[in-house]
Amino acid sequence: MASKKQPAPSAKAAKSVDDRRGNGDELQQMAGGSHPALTTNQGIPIPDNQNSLRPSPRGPTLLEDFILREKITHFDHERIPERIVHARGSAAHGYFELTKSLNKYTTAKILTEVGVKTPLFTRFSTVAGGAGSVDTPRDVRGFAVKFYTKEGNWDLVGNDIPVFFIQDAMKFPDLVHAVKMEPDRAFPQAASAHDTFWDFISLTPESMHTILWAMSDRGIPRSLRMIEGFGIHSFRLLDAKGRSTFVKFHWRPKLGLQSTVWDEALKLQAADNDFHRRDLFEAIQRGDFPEWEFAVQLFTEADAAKFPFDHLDATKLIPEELVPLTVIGRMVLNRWPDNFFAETEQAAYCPANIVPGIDFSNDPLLQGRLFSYLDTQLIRLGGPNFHQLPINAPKCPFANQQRDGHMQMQVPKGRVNYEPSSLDPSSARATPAGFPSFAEPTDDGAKGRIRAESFADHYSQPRQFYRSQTKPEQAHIASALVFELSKVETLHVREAVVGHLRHIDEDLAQRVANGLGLAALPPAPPTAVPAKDLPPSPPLQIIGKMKDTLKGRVVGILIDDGSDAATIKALRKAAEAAGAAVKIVAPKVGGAKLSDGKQKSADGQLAGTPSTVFDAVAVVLSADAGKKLSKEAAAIDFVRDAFGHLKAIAADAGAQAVLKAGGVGKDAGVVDATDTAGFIKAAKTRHWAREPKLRTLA
Ligand code: HDE
Repeated sequence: MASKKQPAPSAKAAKSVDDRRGNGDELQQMAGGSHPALTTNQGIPIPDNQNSLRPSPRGPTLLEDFILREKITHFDHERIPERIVHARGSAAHGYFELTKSLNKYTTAKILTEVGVKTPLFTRFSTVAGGAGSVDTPRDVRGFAVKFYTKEGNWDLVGNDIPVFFIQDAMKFPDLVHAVKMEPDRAFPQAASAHDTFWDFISLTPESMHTILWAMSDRGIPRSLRMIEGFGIHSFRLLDAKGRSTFVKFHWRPKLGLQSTVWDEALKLQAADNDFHRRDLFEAIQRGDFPEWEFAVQLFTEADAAKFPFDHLDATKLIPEELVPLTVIGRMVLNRWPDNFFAETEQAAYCPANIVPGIDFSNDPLLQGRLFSYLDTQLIRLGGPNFHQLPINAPKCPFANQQRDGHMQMQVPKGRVNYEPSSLDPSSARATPAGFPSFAEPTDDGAKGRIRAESFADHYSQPRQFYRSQTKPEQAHIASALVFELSKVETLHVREAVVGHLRHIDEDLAQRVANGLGLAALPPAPPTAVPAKDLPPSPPLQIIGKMKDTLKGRVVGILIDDGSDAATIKALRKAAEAAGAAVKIVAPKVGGAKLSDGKQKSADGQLAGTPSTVFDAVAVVLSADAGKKLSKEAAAIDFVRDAFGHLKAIAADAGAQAVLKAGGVGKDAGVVDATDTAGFIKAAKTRHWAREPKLRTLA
């Protein structure tokens, strides 16, 4: 069709056949630029991407329209089953660089070749919610890394909490059924605060340690860039002689650990469903690449025999005081995926993917996982060839005699699809240098469905965890338990959980009982092993591990017409110099005319950009704007929430009216907007002392 001047076919009455067709050339021209021809999946050029095929202008659509049918069919199949757990996730590409060789312990190249950069793909996730659920529920976060090593893919599929709810894979489907939305009512989505979860927990004392971690501020991270990661299970390293050393893997964020406060996490669920995804995306786009240290805890069988717990039990961690961490490398995430579906959604992690020089331990949870992940990928990705998808394929050569199956993308040549064979000397064979398994002597116990006696102590480590926390963190754990159990309708479930808490710490149990309004402390259930007092371990805190830095944080500045240009400029300069990003918020996204007469555009409109999305805020207003915004709910909430979420607030004289309307008090975190140094100092932390004055904690 000859090109037309008019903008869109619908804009004028159809006169000729060509006009009726309206093939979209005009739209394409408006979009500008040269472009490849649009084709079907068979490569047939498409003449018209706006209208389906009809025998007459107002007639029925023809079944013959193979272009329409192909397009709709593909669309109908666009979704694949979401992950049964960890469905909601965000991922990025990056690299791992080894800084210290472990060649004394392992032959794995990735752990012995210092300075080599290994490409990787890391996916973070929540556990309970569906793929479209919010980013900030109280939940464990998945931390899955696929290293594309020279010796094949190594997947370290971990979490942001170093322990797990259950000891045996047999219980995983029950745990997940209990935490997901209840099957009759189909709610709550992405929330553990409901009866079935706590019913299961109250009957599963081994879950108590992970429960305390999940109820701590670790369950509500500020950013995926500010979480730790743990392989959880013990793995083995194997040297060239086949000797084994146990290892636990840790990721430690360069930006330090940081969490939100619960009220903030709740409000973020309304303000920005994608808060963590957006935060990761924006950080990578601005070149602020998230980075983690990679550390190991190494120990021998003889060391393990002396631990006051069984390291094969995934509900236990090894305190750093017992086995220190050695940093051996770093991970940098520096590239957002080009396509969410092709990469993040189709990424298939599997703890069974390991490389020579690393091996499994007998942790019964790990053993079950070794089966589960491949099995789930077969249904989720539709067949046995998902390893050929670009995101899953190893970046080293791979060859075998496996053939055919759904979506085979390789075209193997020749007659030989079996081994041994003599017909094709170049066909792949097993090699003595292949993956070695540790020649572990098997013990002579009798076969059976047995839980090891050494797994029986369910309360000592939760007690150690609780008693290692700072006062505000202890109050948060107690308050989180009160929040969650208050959503549980069944009284005996609430009481049973408090009964377990009594074994951990009487004061914690009492605080939760008070918060729930229980008339008396419920009885503690019988225990196989009474809790021991273990020495406190400060690295289990978050507050103690927060870094004194503004790096990677985001400062929001609220402005309006007449705001002082010099103050805004000075605040921005100081925040950026301290490593933060700065965003301007104004009642209108077009911005405001500042005191210097220049228009300053905004990054966000006030009504849609609450202070919950920032780490610290400044409010710079003329007297008139201050008066106006002191009657504006979004502005009042902006400062009230920043104060309530224990953030630093810088405000100038004009902003005082808004602060007053928001009930913002005076403390070390509320500073004058001209005191930029004071603001930066205050912004590097949360103001914990403020909290008891404005919120009743358990
Ligand atoms: Fe998983 N887990 N899991 N899990 N898990 C899955 O695999 C499973 C466990 C973890 O970003 C599934 O591909 C069993 C511990 C992460 O794609 C599934 C058991 C830890 C991810 C599965 C566990 C994890 C998963 C669902 C108990 C921390 C997301 C989709 C024996 C060390 C990976 C999938 C991603 C995903 C099974 C326990 C971490 C069903 C049976 C412990 C980070 O295979």
